[in-house]
Order: sequence, then C-alpha cells, then structure tokens
Amino acid sequence: MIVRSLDQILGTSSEVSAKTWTSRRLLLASDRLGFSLHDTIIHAGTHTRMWYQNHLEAVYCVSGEGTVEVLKTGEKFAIREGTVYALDQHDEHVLHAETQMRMICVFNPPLLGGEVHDENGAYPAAKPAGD
Ligand code: 9YT
Repeated sequence: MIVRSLDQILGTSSEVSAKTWTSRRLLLASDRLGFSLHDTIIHAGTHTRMWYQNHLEAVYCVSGEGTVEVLKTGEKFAIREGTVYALDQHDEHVLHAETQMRMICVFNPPLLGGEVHDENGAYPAAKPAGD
C-alpha cells in the first residue's frame, strides 16, 4: 500500500508550477497504478487553454469557482465545489478561474512527474516501458 500526504510533496520535484497553476502530484507513473493523481491549484483570474491529446483527464473541483469552455462546440459549463468534468474526447478547452480553484485531477496514462504544457496545451505522450 502507498500512503502519502500533501506535506511530503510540497517543495519537491512533484510540486510543479506553471503560469496559471501549481500541480501537486501525489501519485505518478512510477507508482504503477495506471493513473496519476494530482491536487492542483488554479490561480484566481486566470485562463488556461489545454488540449490533452495524449491523455484522458478527470477534474474534480473541491473549492473555488470558474467555467470550463469546450473550444470545438463553444459550450461553457460552470465549475464549482462538487463538480467533475472529464475530457473523454481529448477535448480542447479553456478553464476560466474566477476565484482560486482547487482541483483533484486524474490522468490516464499517468504523468511521469515534471510535465508542463507544451505550446498546444498538451503533455507529451508517455514513453513505453523500457525506453
Ligand atoms: C485543471 C487542469 O487541468 N489544470 C492544469 C494542470 C493539470 N491538471 C495538472 O498537471 O495537474
């Protein structure tokens, strides 16, 4: 069994910051669970464009308020405490954070650890084991 607390992640290489967010990566590929689990802070007043072409992601909001916009359709969904959105179609999207938001994120396949978004808002594909 793996038991880990946020305190053990803060200030380590598993705490990854970008311009609009800080992702505390609690479980990663090296844990061999088939997914990664992150506790992510989205900064208030920011707009983050993302397009996870190599991953599926579920995002569960535990605090804060904002809107997720699906770029292909123009749909907008209010996101607040208790709401989950799942990018089952690798949807290109923008997260508009009205307040600071705390999100619990699950990625399949799991992140390796240090990933930040590329110019398309994606993370690179995980390399097959053995590479
Ligand atoms: C909500 C969202 O996707 N934010 C970007 C960071 C990402 N979820 C991560 O790496 O934790």
